[in-house]
Amino acid sequence: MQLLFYLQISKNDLDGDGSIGTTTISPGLNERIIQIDLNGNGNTTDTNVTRMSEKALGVHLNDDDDKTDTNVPITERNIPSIVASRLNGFWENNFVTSYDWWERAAGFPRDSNGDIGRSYFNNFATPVQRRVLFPEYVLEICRKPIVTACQPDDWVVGYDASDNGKIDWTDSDEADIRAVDSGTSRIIPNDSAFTASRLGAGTTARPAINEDDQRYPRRVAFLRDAATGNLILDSNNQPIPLGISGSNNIDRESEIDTSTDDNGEVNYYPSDTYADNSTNRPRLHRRALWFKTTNSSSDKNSYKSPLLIQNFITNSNPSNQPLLIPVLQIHVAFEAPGNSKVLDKKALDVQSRDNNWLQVAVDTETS
Ligand SMILES: [Ca+2]
Ligand SMILES: [Ca+2]
Ligand SMILES: [Ca+2]
Ligand SMILES: [Ca+2]
Repeated sequence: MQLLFYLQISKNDLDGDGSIGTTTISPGLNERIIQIDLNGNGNTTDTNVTRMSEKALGVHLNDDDDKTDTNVPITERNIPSIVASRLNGFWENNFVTSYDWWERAAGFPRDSNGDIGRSYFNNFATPVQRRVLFPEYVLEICRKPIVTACQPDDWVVGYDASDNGKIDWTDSDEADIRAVDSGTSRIIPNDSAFTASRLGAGTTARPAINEDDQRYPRRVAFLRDAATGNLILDSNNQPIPLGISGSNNIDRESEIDTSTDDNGEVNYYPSDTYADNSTNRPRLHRRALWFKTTNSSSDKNSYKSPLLIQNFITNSNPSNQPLLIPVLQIHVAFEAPGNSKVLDKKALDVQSRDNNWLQVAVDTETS
């Protein structure tokens, strides 16, 4: 399933007052958070933008039926969908992170062996985020079909409090559980009651518990202040993702979906104490979503480093969701992260992440 966010207008209650305002927003939008040149001046560094350019965004934003206005006031009523998706922590696509495609496949979408028979899914018609041996993070879900409609309060982890293998979204004990630091909605870290198998939105290595929820957008859960919704930061001024602790799940066949896999507990993984072991980073899981990682000196993609956050602005009391960088099949077709800087070198099967994503051709089957 593919979600595209371009060329639409989204109504967004930015100030959270419960209504869609029609006056110019204040404060303005921060281009450094959403990573878009809204005002069309050639940079993405303006931090208080209240007017946007139809020319730069390629969409008509006022009601005069053209796309040439360069100074359109931003209101809650005319937020472009691409902006609303960035505010929710998404790029132009969801990269098939919710659909349970890996169940029968060996970590790759396949066609020749019949695992996944849809050409739309297989033939690069939609970009797919790779699933590899990588740290396993907790996800949160917005149970709306279009991510641009999601407001901050819509994002929940969900928890199977009754332990009956499903989430009752009408029961606040299950539906309201969030990645917050205090109160009754909190997920308690290092607690045997809060295990991977009971998380409503699932993890980067498992789908949402309820099959009906597997069509909704999900994102990595970061620890937030229960009262304000703001991200809580570590000593590096980085937000803190929730992950799954415990033994690594290295072997796909014998370790996945065992009780050990199910019983991994939730923990917090701040970047300032992240280390390459299963105490200070999440456990490794064979089918975990692969994100670009970083260390203090250069970007890496090893699982030995914490997640790279593309848009984070330090010291700004942040509430917006961090933008992570998915490693896509079109970037790295076959290699796995391991300990190496896969995307920083000219890997065997990919030429250049940003400029030439075509993999090197090899013998393959046709039918
Ligand atoms: Ca409003
Ligand atoms: Ca700009
Ligand atoms: Ca116009
Ligand atoms: Ca339940």
